[in-house]
Amino acid sequence: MQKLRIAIQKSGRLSEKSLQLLNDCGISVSNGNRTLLASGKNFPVEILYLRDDDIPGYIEDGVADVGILGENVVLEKGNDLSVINRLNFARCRMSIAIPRNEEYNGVQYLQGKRIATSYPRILKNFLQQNNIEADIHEILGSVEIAPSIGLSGAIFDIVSTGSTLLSNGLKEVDIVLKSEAVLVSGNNLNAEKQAILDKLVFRINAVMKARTNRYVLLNAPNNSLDKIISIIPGMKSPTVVPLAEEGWSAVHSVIGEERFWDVIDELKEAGAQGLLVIPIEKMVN
Ligand code: PRT
Ligand code: ZN
Repeated sequence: MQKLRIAIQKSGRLSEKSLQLLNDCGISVSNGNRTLLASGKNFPVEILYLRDDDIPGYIEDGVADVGILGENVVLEKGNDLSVINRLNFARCRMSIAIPRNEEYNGVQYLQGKRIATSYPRILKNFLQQNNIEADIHEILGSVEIAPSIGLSGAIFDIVSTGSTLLSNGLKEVDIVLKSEAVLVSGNNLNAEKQAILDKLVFRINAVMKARTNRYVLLNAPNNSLDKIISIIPGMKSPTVVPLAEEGWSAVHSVIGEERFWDVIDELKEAGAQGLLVIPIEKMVN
């Protein structure tokens, strides 16, 4: 029987969360000490541990079938990859930064400047779209020191908290794109591998949905039920069960993370009491 080969980052910002995701999908990886290739238990996959920059090439060469990596690397290096799922971790921005004491008057600022980056392709596209001619200077690490040593007038790099820019006397002036970890695949999977990938994606969706929702249980007087049900409609509709005390019911439903605290406030206002909020492990529609 064939196995789907999944490439993940060997060590770095993506590694732990990639392994955690596979684990949450019921795939435990047998070889914990990260030799190059490990076999998945309970699911027909093999895990290939690589540098993130090498993952696109391995998939395009057919050595790996799918991979987990930052969208920034997909855009820079993945010519022939399809994004299957966005994974909601390793979020960052790719931005233009300039010395803090300079004034930025929009992208025209970059006209004729030298810009240091490890992402020349993404930067080139951005400059072209904005009709800017600039000199792209590719460097592999520590891009943020380029302006202070006189190597460039601006940089284009990954930003997360912004503290690296700050401590190098730079400021973020233009966000070119936002990135997060994604599951990508090559475009030539055979039917057997495609069927395994479909199963994996089904599980990933269930895990992702569960991570962004909470199960809520509450008690409410029957005369406030209509209002409460309109606030938390749930997956289909909420479960309502009578309490032993006359005139009261318990309501069970699901709340999305993005409006969580607002919804809790609305529920309390509508008369809900004894709220319990519980994490969900998997969510399948
Ligand atoms: O060894 P390998 O090549 O596999 O790893 P790597 O060193 O190339 O990558 P790694 O582990 O640093 O990052 C992997 C992926 O994580 C990136 O491709 C991004 O998709 C994502 N990611 C999320 C980040 C950051 N956040 C981030 N902050 N990648 C890098 N950074 C760097 C950034 O360049 C800056 O220099 O972290 C520094 C600190 O950022 P601030 O803004 O928080 O100070
Ligand atoms: Zn890398």
